Amino acid sequence: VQKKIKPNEIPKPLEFTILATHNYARASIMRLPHGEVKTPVYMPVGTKGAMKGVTYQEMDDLGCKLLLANTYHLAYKPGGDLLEKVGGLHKFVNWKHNILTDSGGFQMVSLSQLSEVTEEGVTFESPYDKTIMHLRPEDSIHTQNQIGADIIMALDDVVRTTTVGPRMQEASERTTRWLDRDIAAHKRKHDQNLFPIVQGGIDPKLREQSLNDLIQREANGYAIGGLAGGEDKIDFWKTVAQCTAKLPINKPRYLMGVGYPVDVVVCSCLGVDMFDCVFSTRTARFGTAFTDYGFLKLKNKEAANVFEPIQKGCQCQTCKSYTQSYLHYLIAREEVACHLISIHNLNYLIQLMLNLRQSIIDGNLIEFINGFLKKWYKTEG
Ligand code: PRF
Ligand code: ZN
Repeated sequence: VQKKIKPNEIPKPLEFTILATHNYARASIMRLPHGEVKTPVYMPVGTKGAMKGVTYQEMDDLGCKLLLANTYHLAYKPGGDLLEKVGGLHKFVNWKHNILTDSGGFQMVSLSQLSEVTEEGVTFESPYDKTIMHLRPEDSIHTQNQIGADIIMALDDVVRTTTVGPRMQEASERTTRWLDRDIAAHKRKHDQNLFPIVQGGIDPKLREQSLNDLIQREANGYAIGGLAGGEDKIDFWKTVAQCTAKLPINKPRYLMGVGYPVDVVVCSCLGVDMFDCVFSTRTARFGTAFTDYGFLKLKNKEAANVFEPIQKGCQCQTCKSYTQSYLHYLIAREEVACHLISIHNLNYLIQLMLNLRQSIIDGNLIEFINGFLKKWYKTEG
């Protein structure tokens, strides 16, 4: 006889266990429908259901457990209906670990020439073929239910971070009104986590209001949006700190669009658990590699005479196999150079997070941060 499950016994699709802390910083395990994720975590971005120049098999080999994809792009092609028919994005792209989908909100900024926002929703004109897409909160959530990611994002009204005055206030308050429509439209609460997104730009009063409104809605996790958009560093840090100080301690916090190595280290110390950014793979495509000593421009002619890997001791396939000299030669000639540098940059960020996390667990975060900053800014002895 099958035991009937009462509604309050249905397990949550997210369990967040904090293993160790240092001031605001936390080392945790986030259990999602497709397995465990160690946080703080960097999530690589595969906007269209594929990484640029890296296969999912390689992402798996790098130890990645949570990938990001984008609702706007997937809704355009292959479309939510097709993804639902094949059993979701996990099946479609053969990825057995977790996926997070962004809602499409951010495309309002990046495609701002081609979009219009009203209380009802946002209308986009495709930059590819000029087709019109209406994305209301209900549409974004419906498509995200079809895609089937483990974490789905609220549709937010995103304006440029440096916007001030009534438009910023309207965007922030509308994001909350849309959140209620998102929650009402969400059909898979048992196996998909809907994360609200705190907005309010760099205005502490608007942030405070947004935080209060969103926390009341009791989500399984929260995102901090509207940053990394050209604001001063001090405003960026203050806003992140304001949000992490207020958000519930026992739930994951995701800082959207941040992936610069120094920023992920500093913001982890401020209590952020999740990051995403196209920066690592985008810079790789421009021939720049991450190292402990800052950025290495492999296009520079000096690299031609360096017969060592990008970073000594790096365990990635690129560093195990190739010299800077070869990569320098390859960049000018073959597409695969971008692939090889992308692998290194992704490995660098994934390992950076794991090392930072381990230092929280081992109780030596301060030493880790000192060591990291000294090397990054080359102020060592
Ligand atoms: N909202 C959404 N996605 C985002 C952001 C946001 O504010 C950012 C921050 N600039 C990056 N990606 N929905
Ligand atoms: Zn490497």
